Amino acid sequence: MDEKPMVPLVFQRRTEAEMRSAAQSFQALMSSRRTVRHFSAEPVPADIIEACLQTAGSAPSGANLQPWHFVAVQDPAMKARIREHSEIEEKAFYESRAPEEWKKVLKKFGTDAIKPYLEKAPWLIAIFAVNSFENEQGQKQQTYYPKESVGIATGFLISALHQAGLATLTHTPSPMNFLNDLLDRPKTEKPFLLLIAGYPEEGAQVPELAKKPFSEIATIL
Ligand code: IYR
Repeated sequence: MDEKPMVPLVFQRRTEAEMRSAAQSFQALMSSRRTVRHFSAEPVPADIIEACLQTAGSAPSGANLQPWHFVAVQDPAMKARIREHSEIEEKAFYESRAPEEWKKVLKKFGTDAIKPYLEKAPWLIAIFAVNSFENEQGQKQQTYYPKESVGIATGFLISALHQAGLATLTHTPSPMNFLNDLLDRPKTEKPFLLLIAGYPEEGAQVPELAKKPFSEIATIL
């Protein structure tokens, strides 16, 4: 058994006033985030995306196995291939796979099978959940809670990109298995989400939406 030595926790204690102010300003920052479907083609430097991916990689995970892999794509040819495959799945979704009830709730977003942003936005980040990997002894090692872990890491990533001043879209063409082939990822990794990141297009519009009231989303006992 290789036990890791323990080290002292680094924890910066804040006063209540500081906590309140920090909690409120983070709330304001995060509630100003909107999902965007109209992106500008303006490039975003890779180092900014890398810093945000480092934030994602700092997320907690089952047994700290960090069951995620992020492929950040800016190559126009690869973006075009991703668009082509996504649109095949999306066409099948909108034309036959989606139940009427699902299409009804999507109406207000005005979405359809045509996804120009997959080519236009500067970055597509394909996020994979790692179900198992080869450990240092060359044995197959499963991961624990990969979906929960990668979901948390994705939340960190969306927050980091928003904090950096970028807009995102969480996109889930279904099924997304084509991403394994296109991006050369092993079958032990399952595509979780395709995150589009960049600047919003000038004059971009978003649907008028409301978040649920606090009393509906939380209970304080
Ligand atoms: N993946 C499709 C459909 C879609 C599904 C949900 I749930 C959304 O919140 C939005 C869209 C698409 O991208 O159009």
